[in-house]
Amino acid sequence: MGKTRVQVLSLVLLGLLKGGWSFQVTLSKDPVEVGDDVVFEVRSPDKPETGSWQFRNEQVVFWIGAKLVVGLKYNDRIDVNYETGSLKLMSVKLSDSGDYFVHLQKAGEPPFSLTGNATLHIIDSVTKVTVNSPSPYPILNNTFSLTCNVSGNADSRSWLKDGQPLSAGDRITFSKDNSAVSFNPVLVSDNGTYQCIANSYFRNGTSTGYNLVVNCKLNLVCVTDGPEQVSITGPDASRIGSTAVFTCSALSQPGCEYTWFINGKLVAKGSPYKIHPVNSSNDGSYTCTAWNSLTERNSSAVKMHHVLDSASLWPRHAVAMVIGTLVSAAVLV
Ligand SMILES: *[C@@H]1O[C@H](CO)[C@@H](O)[C@H](O)[C@H]1NC(C)=O
Ligand SMILES: *[C@@H]1O[C@H](CO)[C@@H](O)[C@H](O)[C@H]1NC(C)=O
Ligand SMILES: *[C@@H]1O[C@H](CO)[C@@H](O)[C@H](O)[C@H]1NC(C)=O
Ligand SMILES: *[C@@H]1O[C@H](CO)[C@@H](O)[C@H](O)[C@H]1NC(C)=O
Ligand SMILES: *[C@@H]1O[C@H](CO)[C@@H](O)[C@H](O)[C@H]1NC(C)=O
Ligand SMILES: *[C@@H]1O[C@H](CO)[C@@H](O)[C@H](O)[C@H]1NC(C)=O
Ligand SMILES: CC(=O)N[C@H]1CO[C@H](CO)[C@@H](O)[C@@H]1O
Repeated sequence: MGKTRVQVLSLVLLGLLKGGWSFQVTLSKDPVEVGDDVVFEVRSPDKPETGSWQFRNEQVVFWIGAKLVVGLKYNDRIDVNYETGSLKLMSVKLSDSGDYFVHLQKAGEPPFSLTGNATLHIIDSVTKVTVNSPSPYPILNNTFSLTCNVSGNADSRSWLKDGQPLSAGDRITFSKDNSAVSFNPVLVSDNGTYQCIANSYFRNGTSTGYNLVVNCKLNLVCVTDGPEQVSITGPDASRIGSTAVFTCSALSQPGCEYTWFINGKLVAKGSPYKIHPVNSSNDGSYTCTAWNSLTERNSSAVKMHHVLDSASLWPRHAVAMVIGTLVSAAVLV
C-alpha cells in the first residue's frame, strides 16, 4: 500500500519535472504596435528558483535566483518579475513577432517544472501618408496618375477629391490595392484637391491635400471659365417665308459650342442659326445650349419666337383666336 503511493508520487513528480505542465502565457495586449511595451504574464503556483525565456531558439533571458543573464539583443529591453516569471519586453520591433517559450523550475516542496508559450503579433501601423505624382504636370488629354505612399503597413487605402470619396469610372481607375489612381485622360474637371486615406489596425492616416491643376501645355495652366451669361439675339416674330437669324453668345474660356432646340427638339448646331424660309414649325420656344468642353459645363438661354401668317401682322395663334372670337360673336348675334 505505502509502496504503491510512493511509486505514484514519483511518477507524478517525473511528469512535472519533464515539463508535463504546459500552459498558455497571457499577453498584456495583442497585437502590439511597433515601439510599444508588452508583458508576457505568467502565474506560477510558487516563486520559481530558475527560469528562462526563449525566442527563435535563442535565450532572451535566464536566471537563477536573482542572478540574471540577458541575451545580447535584449540588453535594456527586458524586465523580469522573479516572483512569477513574467517577462516585460520594451519598445518592440517587427522582428520580435513570433513564438516565445518560458521554462520555470523549483526543486523544493512542492517541486514544479512549467513550460509555457505565447505568440506575439506586432503591427507596423500607418504613421505617414503622402500623395505623390510620378509626372509633375498633369497635361490636358494626357494620362496622369497619383500614388498613395504610406510609411508602415496599410490594410486598405481610399481616395478623396475635395473631401468627397473619389470613385472609379471610364477615365479614372485605381490600382489593385488603391495605392495609385490614374486619369486617362486627365481633364480640367479633374482639377481639385486629392487626399489618400490609409487604414491600419491601430491608426488611420490621411494625407495632406495634393492640388491637381490641369495644364493645357507643359507648365501652362489651362485658363478656363464658363459658359456664363448665355444670350440669344434674334427676332421675336417672323413671317412665313421670310428669313430669321438667331445668334447665341456666352462668356466662355475657351469658346464654346452651341446647340439649338425648338420646343425641346434638337434642330441645329452652331451660331448663328439661320432659318429660310420660315414656316409654321419654327414657332415656339428656342433654347440655345452653350457647352464648354474644358470646363465640361453647359448653360442655356431661352427665347420665344412667333411665326406670323404672311398676310397678317398677328402671330398665327393670335389670328386663330381673333377669328374664333369673331365666329363665336357671329353665332351669338
Ligand atoms: C503552447 O501551449 C499550449 C497550451 O498549453 C500547447 O497546447 C501548445 O502545444 C504549446 N505550443 C508549442 C509550440 O509548444
Ligand atoms: C482633347 O481630346 C478631345 C477628344 O479626343 C478633343 O476633342 C479635344 O480637342 C482635345 N483637346 C486638346 C486641348 O487637345
Ligand atoms: C510612392 O510609391 C510608389 C509605388 O507605390 C513608388 O514608386 C514611389 O517611388 C513612391 N514615392 C515616394 C516619394 O516615396
Ligand atoms: C479607421 O477607419 C475605418 C473606416 O473608416 C473605421 O471603421 C475605423 O474605426 C478607423 N480606425 C481607427 C483606429 O480610427
Ligand atoms: C419648316 O422648316 C424646317 C427648317 O426650319 C424644315 O425642317 C421643315 O421641313 C419645314 N416644314 C415644312 C412643313 O415645310
Ligand atoms: C451639354 O450639352 C451637350 C450638347 O447640348 C450634351 O451633349 C451634353 O451631354 C451636355 N452635358 C451636360 C453635362 O449636361
Ligand atoms: C484646385 C484648383 O485648382 N481648382 C480649380 C479648378 O479649375 C477651376 C476652373 O477652371 C478653378 O476655379 C479652380 O480653382
